[in-house]
Amino acid sequence: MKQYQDLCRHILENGIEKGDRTGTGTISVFGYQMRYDLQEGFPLMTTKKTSFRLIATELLWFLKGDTNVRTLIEENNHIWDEWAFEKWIKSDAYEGPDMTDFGHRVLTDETFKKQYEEQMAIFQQRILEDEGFAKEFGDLGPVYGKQWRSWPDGMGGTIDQIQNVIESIKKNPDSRRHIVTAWNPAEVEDMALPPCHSFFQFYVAEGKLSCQLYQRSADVFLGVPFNIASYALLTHLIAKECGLEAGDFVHTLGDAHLYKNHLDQVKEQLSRKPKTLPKLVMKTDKNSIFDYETKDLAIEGYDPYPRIAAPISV
Ligand code: DHF
Ligand code: TMP
Repeated sequence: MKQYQDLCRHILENGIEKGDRTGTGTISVFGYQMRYDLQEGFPLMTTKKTSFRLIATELLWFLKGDTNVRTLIEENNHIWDEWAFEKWIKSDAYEGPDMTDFGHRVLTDETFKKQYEEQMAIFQQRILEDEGFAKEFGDLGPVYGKQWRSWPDGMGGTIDQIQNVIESIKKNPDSRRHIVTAWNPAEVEDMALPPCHSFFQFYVAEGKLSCQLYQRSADVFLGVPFNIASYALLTHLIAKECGLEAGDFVHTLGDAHLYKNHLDQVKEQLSRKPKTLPKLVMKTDKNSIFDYETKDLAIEGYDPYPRIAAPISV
Protein backbone atom coordinates (compact mmCIF):
# COMPACT_ATOMS: atom_id res chain seq x y z
CA MET A 1 0.00 0.00 0.00
CA LYS A 2 1.46 3.23 -1.20
CA GLN A 3 -0.31 5.23 1.54
CA TYR A 4 1.51 3.21 4.21
CA GLN A 5 4.86 3.51 2.49
CA ASP A 6 4.35 7.29 2.23
CA LEU A 7 3.69 7.40 5.99
CA CYS A 8 6.91 5.48 6.75
CA ARG A 9 8.93 7.74 4.44
CA HIS A 10 7.32 10.84 5.94
CA ILE A 11 8.41 9.81 9.44
CA LEU A 12 11.91 8.80 8.33
CA GLU A 13 12.33 12.20 6.65
CA ASN A 14 10.50 14.48 9.10
CA GLY A 15 10.37 12.59 12.38
CA ILE A 16 11.77 14.18 15.50
CA GLU A 17 13.68 12.14 18.07
CA LYS A 18 11.48 11.63 21.07
CA GLY A 19 11.65 9.62 24.28
CA ASP A 20 8.65 7.48 25.16
CA ARG A 21 7.04 5.54 28.01
CA THR A 22 8.63 2.24 27.01
CA GLY A 23 12.17 3.63 27.09
CA THR A 24 12.97 2.41 23.57
CA GLY A 25 13.04 5.84 21.91
CA THR A 26 11.24 6.81 18.71
CA ILE A 27 11.25 9.14 15.80
CA SER A 28 7.87 10.71 15.69
CA VAL A 29 5.52 13.15 13.95
CA PHE A 30 2.28 14.58 15.33
CA GLY A 31 -0.76 14.40 13.07
CA TYR A 32 -1.06 12.43 9.82
CA GLN A 33 -3.91 11.12 7.71
CA MET A 34 -4.28 8.24 5.22
CA ARG A 35 -7.26 7.12 3.13
CA TYR A 36 -7.96 3.59 1.87
CA ASP A 37 -10.72 3.02 -0.71
CA LEU A 38 -12.04 -0.38 0.37
CA GLN A 39 -13.40 -1.01 -3.15
CA GLU A 40 -9.80 -1.20 -4.37
CA GLY A 41 -9.10 -4.32 -2.30
CA PHE A 42 -8.58 -5.31 1.30
CA PRO A 43 -5.77 -3.25 2.90
CA LEU A 44 -3.56 -6.00 4.30
CA MET A 45 0.19 -5.31 3.94
CA THR A 46 1.60 -6.86 0.76
CA THR A 47 5.16 -5.70 1.46
CA LYS A 48 5.34 -7.78 4.66
CA LYS A 49 3.40 -10.93 5.52
CA THR A 50 0.75 -9.97 8.08
CA SER A 51 -1.56 -12.47 9.72
CA PHE A 52 -5.21 -11.93 8.80
CA ARG A 53 -6.10 -14.68 11.28
CA LEU A 54 -4.62 -12.73 14.21
CA ILE A 55 -6.36 -9.53 13.10
CA ALA A 56 -9.74 -11.23 12.70
CA THR A 57 -9.59 -13.07 16.04
CA GLU A 58 -8.67 -9.85 17.82
CA LEU A 59 -11.50 -7.85 16.20
CA LEU A 60 -14.09 -10.57 16.95
CA TRP A 61 -12.79 -10.63 20.53
CA PHE A 62 -13.45 -6.87 20.80
CA LEU A 63 -16.90 -7.29 19.23
CA LYS A 64 -17.86 -9.99 21.74
CA GLY A 65 -17.08 -7.53 24.52
CA ASP A 66 -14.25 -9.73 25.79
CA THR A 67 -11.24 -8.27 27.61
CA ASN A 68 -9.56 -11.47 28.78
CA VAL A 69 -6.53 -12.82 26.88
CA ARG A 70 -7.62 -16.38 27.67
CA THR A 71 -9.96 -16.38 24.68
CA LEU A 72 -7.18 -15.11 22.41
CA ILE A 73 -4.67 -17.63 23.72
CA GLU A 74 -7.22 -20.42 23.13
CA GLU A 75 -7.22 -19.33 19.48
CA ASN A 76 -3.42 -19.30 19.44
CA ASN A 77 -3.32 -15.50 19.28
CA HIS A 78 -0.55 -14.13 21.49
CA ILE A 79 -0.51 -10.45 20.54
CA TRP A 80 -1.76 -9.30 23.96
CA ASP A 81 0.18 -11.76 26.18
CA GLU A 82 2.90 -9.36 27.36
CA TRP A 83 0.41 -6.89 28.85
CA ALA A 84 -1.36 -9.54 30.91
CA PHE A 85 1.96 -11.16 31.87
CA GLU A 86 3.17 -7.79 33.14
CA LYS A 87 0.28 -7.60 35.60
CA TRP A 88 1.13 -11.06 36.92
CA ILE A 89 4.86 -10.47 37.45
CA LYS A 90 4.11 -7.21 39.26
CA SER A 91 1.62 -8.90 41.61
CA ASP A 92 2.25 -10.57 44.99
CA ALA A 93 1.13 -13.87 43.49
CA TYR A 94 4.25 -14.07 41.30
CA GLU A 95 7.07 -16.16 42.80
CA GLY A 96 9.47 -16.71 39.89
CA PRO A 97 12.73 -14.90 39.03
CA ASP A 98 12.69 -11.11 38.72
CA MET A 99 11.08 -10.10 35.42
CA THR A 100 11.36 -6.33 35.81
CA ASP A 101 11.81 -4.60 32.43
CA PHE A 102 11.55 -7.95 30.59
CA GLY A 103 10.80 -6.27 27.26
CA HIS A 104 14.28 -4.76 27.03
CA ARG A 105 16.23 -7.42 28.90
CA VAL A 106 15.18 -10.22 26.52
CA LEU A 107 16.86 -8.31 23.71
CA THR A 108 20.33 -8.21 25.27
CA ASP A 109 20.61 -11.02 27.84
CA GLU A 110 20.45 -14.62 26.54
CA THR A 111 20.28 -16.20 30.02
CA PHE A 112 17.44 -13.89 30.97
CA LYS A 113 15.65 -14.59 27.68
CA LYS A 114 15.51 -18.33 28.59
CA GLN A 115 14.07 -17.52 32.02
CA TYR A 116 11.53 -15.19 30.47
CA GLU A 117 10.41 -17.78 27.94
CA GLU A 118 9.97 -20.32 30.75
CA GLN A 119 7.88 -17.93 32.84
CA MET A 120 5.80 -16.87 29.84
CA ALA A 121 5.11 -20.53 29.00
CA ILE A 122 4.02 -21.15 32.62
CA PHE A 123 1.80 -18.08 32.43
CA GLN A 124 0.13 -19.16 29.18
CA GLN A 125 -0.42 -22.69 30.47
CA ARG A 126 -2.01 -21.46 33.70
CA ILE A 127 -4.25 -19.05 31.80
CA LEU A 128 -5.56 -21.98 29.78
CA GLU A 129 -5.86 -24.48 32.62
CA ASP A 130 -6.75 -22.50 35.73
CA GLU A 131 -9.98 -20.53 35.50
CA GLY A 132 -9.41 -18.53 38.68
CA PHE A 133 -5.92 -17.57 37.54
CA ALA A 134 -7.25 -16.57 34.11
CA LYS A 135 -9.93 -14.43 35.72
CA GLU A 136 -7.41 -12.60 37.84
CA PHE A 137 -4.43 -12.28 35.49
CA GLY A 138 -5.83 -12.77 32.00
CA ASP A 139 -8.01 -9.72 32.19
CA LEU A 140 -6.61 -6.52 30.71
CA GLY A 141 -9.09 -4.30 32.55
CA PRO A 142 -11.89 -2.26 30.95
CA VAL A 143 -10.23 -2.13 27.48
CA TYR A 144 -11.81 -1.99 24.00
CA GLY A 145 -14.36 -4.84 24.32
CA LYS A 146 -15.77 -3.44 27.56
CA GLN A 147 -16.06 0.13 26.30
CA TRP A 148 -17.47 -0.87 22.89
CA ARG A 149 -20.17 -3.19 24.25
CA SER A 150 -20.79 -2.16 27.84
CA TRP A 151 -19.68 1.38 28.61
CA PRO A 152 -20.86 2.09 32.18
CA ASP A 153 -23.63 4.69 31.96
CA GLY A 154 -23.08 6.01 35.48
CA MET A 155 -26.52 4.85 36.63
CA GLY A 156 -25.76 1.17 37.10
CA GLY A 157 -26.47 0.24 33.49
CA THR A 158 -24.32 -0.07 30.38
CA ILE A 159 -24.31 1.26 26.82
CA ASP A 160 -23.75 -0.99 23.80
CA GLN A 161 -22.04 1.47 21.48
CA ILE A 162 -21.68 -1.00 18.60
CA GLN A 163 -25.35 -2.03 18.62
CA ASN A 164 -26.34 1.64 18.92
CA VAL A 165 -24.14 2.78 16.05
CA ILE A 166 -25.51 0.02 13.79
CA GLU A 167 -29.06 1.10 14.61
CA SER A 168 -28.25 4.73 14.01
CA ILE A 169 -26.63 3.93 10.62
CA LYS A 170 -29.72 1.95 9.61
CA LYS A 171 -32.33 4.42 10.86
CA ASN A 172 -30.66 7.71 10.19
CA PRO A 173 -27.82 7.26 7.67
CA ASP A 174 -27.26 11.00 7.21
CA SER A 175 -26.52 11.51 10.89
CA ARG A 176 -23.22 13.08 11.84
CA ARG A 177 -23.28 11.33 15.19
CA HIS A 178 -22.28 7.75 14.28
CA ILE A 179 -19.60 7.61 16.95
CA VAL A 180 -17.91 4.91 19.05
CA THR A 181 -15.37 5.86 21.69
CA ALA A 182 -13.08 3.56 23.64
CA TRP A 183 -11.52 6.48 25.50
CA ASN A 184 -13.32 6.47 28.83
CA PRO A 185 -11.52 8.96 31.09
CA ALA A 186 -13.08 7.46 34.22
CA GLU A 187 -11.55 4.03 33.50
CA VAL A 188 -8.28 4.71 31.68
CA GLU A 189 -6.35 4.21 34.92
CA ASP A 190 -7.57 0.61 35.24
CA MET A 191 -6.60 -0.48 31.73
CA ALA A 192 -3.47 -2.53 30.99
CA LEU A 193 -2.95 -0.13 28.05
CA PRO A 194 -5.11 2.95 27.43
CA PRO A 195 -6.80 2.64 24.02
CA CYS A 196 -4.55 3.51 21.08
CA HIS A 197 -7.35 3.29 18.52
CA SER A 198 -9.53 5.51 20.62
CA PHE A 199 -12.44 7.02 18.69
CA PHE A 200 -14.19 6.30 15.39
CA GLN A 201 -17.01 7.65 13.26
CA PHE A 202 -19.07 6.25 10.40
CA TYR A 203 -20.38 8.16 7.40
CA VAL A 204 -22.95 7.08 4.81
CA ALA A 205 -23.14 8.49 1.28
CA GLU A 206 -24.12 7.04 -2.12
CA GLY A 207 -24.86 3.63 -0.61
CA LYS A 208 -21.41 3.32 0.91
CA LEU A 209 -20.24 3.19 4.51
CA SER A 210 -16.99 4.95 5.39
CA CYS A 211 -15.15 4.93 8.69
CA GLN A 212 -12.66 7.32 10.18
CA LEU A 213 -10.49 6.35 13.14
CA TYR A 214 -8.60 8.65 15.46
CA GLN A 215 -5.56 6.73 16.73
CA ARG A 216 -3.84 8.69 19.51
CA SER A 217 -0.60 6.67 19.38
CA ALA A 218 0.67 4.64 16.44
CA ASP A 219 3.52 2.09 16.39
CA VAL A 220 3.85 2.41 12.65
CA PHE A 221 5.85 -0.77 12.01
CA LEU A 222 4.03 -3.30 14.27
CA GLY A 223 0.66 -1.90 15.33
CA VAL A 224 -0.51 0.14 12.33
CA PRO A 225 -0.65 -2.73 9.77
CA PHE A 226 -2.99 -4.53 12.21
CA ASN A 227 -5.03 -1.41 12.90
CA ILE A 228 -5.63 -0.63 9.20
CA ALA A 229 -6.79 -4.17 8.40
CA SER A 230 -8.84 -4.42 11.59
CA TYR A 231 -10.88 -1.26 10.89
CA ALA A 232 -11.23 -2.21 7.22
CA LEU A 233 -12.71 -5.52 8.37
CA LEU A 234 -14.98 -3.78 10.89
CA THR A 235 -16.22 -1.40 8.18
CA HIS A 236 -17.00 -4.34 5.85
CA LEU A 237 -18.86 -6.19 8.62
CA ILE A 238 -20.96 -3.20 9.63
CA ALA A 239 -21.62 -2.22 6.00
CA LYS A 240 -22.92 -5.73 5.28
CA GLU A 241 -25.17 -5.67 8.33
CA CYS A 242 -26.59 -2.29 7.22
CA GLY A 243 -27.06 -3.27 3.55
CA LEU A 244 -24.34 -0.90 2.35
CA GLU A 245 -21.13 -1.25 0.36
CA ALA A 246 -17.80 -0.50 2.04
CA GLY A 247 -16.51 3.00 1.25
CA ASP A 248 -13.30 4.57 2.55
CA PHE A 249 -11.30 3.91 5.68
CA VAL A 250 -9.76 7.20 6.82
CA HIS A 251 -6.94 6.71 9.31
CA THR A 252 -5.99 9.74 11.38
CA LEU A 253 -2.93 9.45 13.61
CA GLY A 254 -1.84 11.49 16.64
CA ASP A 255 1.70 10.54 17.75
CA ALA A 256 2.85 8.50 14.74
CA HIS A 257 6.19 6.92 15.55
CA LEU A 258 8.83 4.49 14.41
CA TYR A 259 10.63 2.83 17.30
CA LYS A 260 14.39 3.15 16.96
CA ASN A 261 14.79 -0.62 16.92
CA HIS A 262 12.48 -0.85 13.86
CA LEU A 263 14.39 1.42 11.48
CA ASP A 264 16.32 -1.27 9.55
CA GLN A 265 13.14 -3.31 9.21
CA VAL A 266 11.17 -0.32 7.87
CA LYS A 267 13.86 0.39 5.29
CA GLU A 268 13.80 -3.24 4.20
CA GLN A 269 10.03 -3.03 3.81
CA LEU A 270 10.27 0.22 1.85
CA SER A 271 12.61 -1.43 -0.65
CA ARG A 272 9.74 -3.76 -1.66
CA LYS A 273 7.21 -2.80 -4.32
CA PRO A 274 3.56 -3.09 -3.18
CA LYS A 275 1.55 -5.83 -4.91
CA THR A 276 -2.15 -6.14 -5.78
CA LEU A 277 -4.33 -6.13 -2.66
CA PRO A 278 -6.18 -9.29 -1.61
CA LYS A 279 -9.97 -9.55 -1.31
CA LEU A 280 -12.03 -10.17 1.79
CA VAL A 281 -14.32 -13.19 1.65
CA MET A 282 -17.17 -13.65 4.11
CA LYS A 283 -17.68 -17.37 3.86
CA THR A 284 -20.87 -17.66 5.88
CA ASP A 285 -23.85 -15.32 6.01
CA LYS A 286 -24.59 -14.16 9.53
CA ASN A 287 -27.63 -12.29 10.74
CA SER A 288 -25.68 -10.35 13.29
CA ILE A 289 -22.20 -8.91 13.38
CA PHE A 290 -21.84 -10.44 16.86
CA ASP A 291 -22.20 -14.00 15.52
CA TYR A 292 -19.09 -14.17 13.35
CA GLU A 293 -16.30 -16.61 14.11
CA THR A 294 -12.80 -16.56 12.68
CA LYS A 295 -13.59 -19.42 10.30
CA ASP A 296 -16.32 -17.31 8.64
CA LEU A 297 -13.77 -14.79 7.40
CA ALA A 298 -10.93 -15.25 4.94
CA ILE A 299 -8.66 -13.44 2.57
CA GLU A 300 -8.21 -14.39 -1.07
CA GLY A 301 -5.40 -13.60 -3.48
CA TYR A 302 -2.88 -12.67 -0.80
CA ASP A 303 0.71 -13.03 -2.03
CA PRO A 304 2.88 -10.92 0.30
CA TYR A 305 6.64 -10.60 0.66
CA PRO A 306 7.97 -12.54 3.70
CA ARG A 307 7.40 -11.43 7.27
CA ILE A 308 9.89 -9.00 8.82
CA ALA A 309 10.28 -9.65 12.56
CA ALA A 310 10.77 -6.80 15.04
CA PRO A 311 10.81 -6.53 18.84
CA ILE A 312 7.70 -5.04 20.44
CA SER A 313 8.10 -2.35 23.11
CA VAL A 314 6.23 -3.15 26.32
N1 DHF B 1 2.55 -2.04 22.07
C1 DHF B 1 3.37 -1.50 21.15
N2 DHF B 1 4.52 -0.93 21.54
N3 DHF B 1 3.10 -1.53 19.84
C2 DHF B 1 1.98 -2.14 19.37
O1 DHF B 1 1.74 -2.15 18.16
C3 DHF B 1 1.10 -2.74 20.31
N4 DHF B 1 -0.01 -3.41 19.89
C4 DHF B 1 -0.75 -4.09 20.73
C5 DHF B 1 -0.52 -4.04 22.18
N5 DHF B 1 0.59 -3.24 22.58
C6 DHF B 1 1.42 -2.67 21.66
C7 DHF B 1 -1.84 -4.97 20.21
N6 DHF B 1 -1.66 -5.27 18.81
C8 DHF B 1 1.66 -7.33 17.29
C9 DHF B 1 0.77 -6.69 16.43
C10 DHF B 1 -0.33 -6.01 16.95
C11 DHF B 1 -0.53 -5.95 18.32
C12 DHF B 1 0.38 -6.57 19.16
C13 DHF B 1 1.47 -7.25 18.66
C14 DHF B 1 2.82 -8.12 16.77
O2 DHF B 1 3.71 -8.49 17.52
N7 DHF B 1 2.87 -8.43 15.49
C15 DHF B 1 3.89 -9.27 14.86
C16 DHF B 1 3.46 -10.71 14.73
C17 DHF B 1 2.97 -11.33 15.96
C18 DHF B 1 2.75 -12.81 15.85
O3 DHF B 1 2.94 -13.41 14.77
O4 DHF B 1 2.36 -13.40 16.88
C19 DHF B 1 4.14 -8.79 13.43
O5 DHF B 1 5.24 -9.09 12.94
O6 DHF B 1 3.23 -8.22 12.83
P1 TMP C 1 1.45 4.40 24.77
O1 TMP C 1 0.27 4.02 25.57
O2 TMP C 1 2.60 4.88 25.60
O3 TMP C 1 1.11 5.33 23.64
O4 TMP C 1 2.02 3.05 24.10
C1 TMP C 1 1.24 2.28 23.27
C2 TMP C 1 2.09 1.75 22.13
O5 TMP C 1 1.34 0.75 21.43
C3 TMP C 1 2.40 2.79 21.07
O6 TMP C 1 3.66 2.49 20.48
C4 TMP C 1 1.30 2.59 20.04
C5 TMP C 1 1.13 1.09 20.06
N1 TMP C 1 -0.16 0.54 19.61
C6 TMP C 1 -0.54 0.63 18.28
O7 TMP C 1 0.15 1.23 17.45
N2 TMP C 1 -1.71 0.06 17.90
C7 TMP C 1 -2.50 -0.63 18.76
O8 TMP C 1 -3.54 -1.15 18.35
C8 TMP C 1 -2.10 -0.75 20.12
C9 TMP C 1 -2.95 -1.47 21.10
C10 TMP C 1 -0.94 -0.15 20.50
